[in-house]
Amino acid sequence: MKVVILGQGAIGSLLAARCQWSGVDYAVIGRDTKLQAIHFQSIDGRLDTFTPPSISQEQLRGSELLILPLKAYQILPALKSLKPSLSSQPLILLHNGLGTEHECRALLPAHPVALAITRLAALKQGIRVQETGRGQTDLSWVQKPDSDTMMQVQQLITNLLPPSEWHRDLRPLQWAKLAINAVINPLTALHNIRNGELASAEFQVQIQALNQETAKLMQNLGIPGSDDLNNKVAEVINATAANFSSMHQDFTHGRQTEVDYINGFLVRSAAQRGMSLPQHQALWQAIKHGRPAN
Ligand code: KPL
Repeated sequence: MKVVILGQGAIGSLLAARCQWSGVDYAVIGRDTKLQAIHFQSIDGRLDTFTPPSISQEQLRGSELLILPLKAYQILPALKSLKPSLSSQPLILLHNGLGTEHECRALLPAHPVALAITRLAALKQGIRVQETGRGQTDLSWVQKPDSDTMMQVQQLITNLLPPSEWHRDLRPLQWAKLAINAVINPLTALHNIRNGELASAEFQVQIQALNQETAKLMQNLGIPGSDDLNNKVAEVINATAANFSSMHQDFTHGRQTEVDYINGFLVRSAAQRGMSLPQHQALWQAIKHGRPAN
């Protein structure tokens, strides 16, 4: 199965390394036709420097699976640009936040698409990419391909990204991750701190208020798992204590963040139900306007 990875971001590079090491037939579509070499270090210390095989957008037609490990806000522009070159190869959208499923279905209503969330983590600094976290990848088909293709894609992901699990309904896991990202990501960015520093007493009132707003919306939407958000958020703060969150990295480097698809998504979803989430609204605006906390 010919796999194409879009982009050379941190997770895209990690996927390229997995393909490279496991002999999967793959190629990367980068910004330039000549790709950057990747100097990759896995979490267990394996080092490799390699230049992934590259293809142009026009050569995408011959591929059998396209993985988009992008930022949420990059998905729609990427799909618009790739649309003329797509055949029937399934797409896997892999990112933080929610909201791209709707955008993708509006643009490509009949195209096979799966959504994925992952606990894999990587840090990219120049050509250096370091795997910083390992964990499960969870996926679900939004629109299924034919059953042979579906089996092949699922088998490939099982081999490439263990442990992984395909779900009938990804929403409870997506919302659990959204709830976690909606606390850790903006707070670490605004306060310029590592994830672990959110365990200190000064943040607990605000974290609980944010979780309460998310829980209220989840209950209104009938999404299970809203009862123990405080514990889920605390667990991830501890498990990723040494990390700088992805939003911290984007915010401190002056790059666009995923806040529109995290706190912004929560506020917009709440507004559609006649609800307001003032705590999330405040974080959304502070990140959008680049206002660090004092
Ligand atoms: O997903 C993350 C992110 O940084 O985007 C967490 C879980 C917060 C880990 O840093």
